[in-house]
Amino acid sequence: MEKTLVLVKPDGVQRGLIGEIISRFENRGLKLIGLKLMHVTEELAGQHYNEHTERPFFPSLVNFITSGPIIAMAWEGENAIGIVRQTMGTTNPVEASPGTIRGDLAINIGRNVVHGSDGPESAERELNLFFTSGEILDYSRSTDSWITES
Ligand code: IDP
Ligand code: MG
Repeated sequence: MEKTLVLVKPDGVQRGLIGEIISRFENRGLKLIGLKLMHVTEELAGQHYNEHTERPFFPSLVNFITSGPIIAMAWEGENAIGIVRQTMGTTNPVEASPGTIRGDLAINIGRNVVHGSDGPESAERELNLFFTSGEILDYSRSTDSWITES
């Protein structure tokens, strides 16, 4: 089963959207397998966003992601990476479809409330940045066969 990293960014925590965002993924059928409330250090921010180091918005992005506590989550499920990206909506909330997290809860690209890994390599890399292997749980739910035909 695919695993992916989701962050509720500092704006989502400050705005009281943690439960709302968790519910979107829970309701979709994904399984929560890791969860923590934490501050992102500048070092971790640089590693997490290393693909963006040359972009003009990089300093403000690091400033933002380190500005207050975040929620880091690991979610598992069939096609979890793509399902999370689709549930989040496009990077710029102005273009995000209604019904997505960003389309319903945000209006600005620099305050888009949530992060989700964009592919299998980044999911593995980012999960390893935020979680130790012991913090990712392996368990089954009685509802699993009602969510995924196997
Ligand atoms: P993603 O979060 O949808 O994967 P990325 O392109 O990986 O989008 O960008 C990472 C984050 O950097 C975005 O979520 C957004 O907060 C911020 N960002 C991306 N592009 C811009 C921009 O043009 N201006 C300001 N912030 C941006
Ligand atoms: Mg990205």
